[in-house]
Amino acid sequence: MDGPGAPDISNPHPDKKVPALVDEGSLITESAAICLYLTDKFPANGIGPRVGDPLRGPYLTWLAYNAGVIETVMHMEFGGLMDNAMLRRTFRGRAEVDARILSALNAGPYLLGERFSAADILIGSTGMWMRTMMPAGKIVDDYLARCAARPALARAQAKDG
Ligand SMILES: N[C@@H](CCC(=O)N[C@@H](CS)C(=O)NCC(=O)O)C(=O)O
Repeated sequence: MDGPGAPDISNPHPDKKVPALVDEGSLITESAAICLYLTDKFPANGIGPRVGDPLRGPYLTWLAYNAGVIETVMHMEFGGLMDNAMLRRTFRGRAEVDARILSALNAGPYLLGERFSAADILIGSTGMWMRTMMPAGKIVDDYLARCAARPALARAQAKDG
């Protein structure tokens, strides 16, 4: 959108959504794919476990779980579809999503344990944007505060502004 609500014709996203990244002539959409693309391209930044790292599997799991399940369950909740038997059978529900997140953050301090990753940027940013989209309680409050306090976030926000 361009502000007044009309699709921005300069937006390369096929559905005129955000985010969309164009790099070296390639268009990358879907936030999970963009996270993986960037962390693979810039491994020195250390926020995406590489192939061979034992945390690579959990990292990919969080990116895909966010795209495939967390986003879907949130839309089911917003759309009043939590009682739909077929959707619940496939995606489970808010209790299962919250339990999975809390199980990781109980060990914490980040989704992959000691190591901050782009999965925290993806999932933490949802909670920073709308607190109710993550489990209630101090564990997540503290997690979001840790994510929000990162100097890299302030640098990114300054560029965005
Ligand atoms: N699954 C997509 C979701 C993209 C999406 O729905 N973006 C929203 C903002 S969070 C958007 O652009 N909404 C404006 C619209 O639908 O026109 C992703 O992870 O990138």
